[in-house]
Amino acid sequence: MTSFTHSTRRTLICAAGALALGSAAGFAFAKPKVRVIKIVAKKFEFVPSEIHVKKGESVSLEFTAPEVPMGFNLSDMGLRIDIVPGKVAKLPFTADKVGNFPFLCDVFCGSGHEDMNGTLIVT
Ligand SMILES: [Cu+2]
Repeated sequence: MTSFTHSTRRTLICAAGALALGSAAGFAFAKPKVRVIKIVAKKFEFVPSEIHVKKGESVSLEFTAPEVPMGFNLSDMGLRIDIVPGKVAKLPFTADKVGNFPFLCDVFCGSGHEDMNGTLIVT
């Protein structure tokens, strides 16, 4: 009886070990690669103004503003971030739907502010 219990326990420990090893290896393989997309917010345009991503792709938008504070707002995806001169504003996201989604600057930055916009294109 004792030996049965002992061997059962050992089997369980082995199974747990294999499971832990398997999920650790699985995690390493499943770790998504993040593609960095650099965008400059200047008076009065985003460069580039068209951002292309794939649905399900992990990306990180990295904004800089060389002149004055700007704001990036892509309301269709619930994305928004302040862009402050001297800093990199990082906005990681994964698009979950295909289509063209407009974005704009939502921090008043001067007389061309109203025309400061662009499009996220998800394919
Ligand atoms: Cu603006």
